[in-house]
Amino acid sequence: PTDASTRRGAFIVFEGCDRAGKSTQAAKLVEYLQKRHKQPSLKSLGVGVGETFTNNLKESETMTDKAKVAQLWKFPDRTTHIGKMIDGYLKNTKDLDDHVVHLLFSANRWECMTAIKNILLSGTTLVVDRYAYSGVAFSAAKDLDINWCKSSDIGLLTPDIVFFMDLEPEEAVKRGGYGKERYEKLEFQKKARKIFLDLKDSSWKVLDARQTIPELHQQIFETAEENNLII
Ligand code: 2DT
Ligand code: MG
Repeated sequence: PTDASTRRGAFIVFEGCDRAGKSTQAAKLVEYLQKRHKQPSLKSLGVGVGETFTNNLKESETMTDKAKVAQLWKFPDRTTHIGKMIDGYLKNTKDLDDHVVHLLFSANRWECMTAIKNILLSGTTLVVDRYAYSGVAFSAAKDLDINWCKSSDIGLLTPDIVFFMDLEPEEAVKRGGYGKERYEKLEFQKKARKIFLDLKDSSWKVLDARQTIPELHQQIFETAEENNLII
């Protein structure tokens, strides 16, 4: 069955180094999915006339409907207890052992797994900005054993597709440069990118992130359509 009421949502992940355009493209994809989804017409809702009244109603219907169609998530989720520890670490206000912080990033995904599973099963598509590939690439760039890094994420839900936004860190720097967070340094990003590319599997679509925002967006939604991820 492929109708929206019985089909599970797609699990779409964006990965890449800092300033590659992941957040921009993830947000644009969610917006695209929400817009192209057919809204119930006012007639079918049995709403009468009256310009202001109908407009308000349409707006609130659209709000709930939108979140039902697709949602944007991101990792790390800095809002949880674990996420707050990660945030302190990234902002350099807290030092943690490399192994500990790796496990915190992983635990930050695990604590969301039940919610993610339920959202997907309810038919909602999830677009997620960074996932376990970032977990491995950034920790292994600190010379932790790569298999050890992978092990804590074993058993997490597997994405249907991973859009890897590939950009040379030298190019990323030119885009207004990095911020002040712990990993936002050229040499470290170069190391992470190398490891990322070694992690590439059959679910990956590697995109040349030097392209314009509209060019990338088109490639992304077309690829999602070709892979039957859009209803
Ligand atoms: P943002 O700039 O996207 O907020 O990420 N990272 C991320 C890890 O080291 N391990 C992980 O598991 C994840 C999801 C990448 C903040 C930094 O955190 C890194 C950049
Ligand atoms: Mg960042």
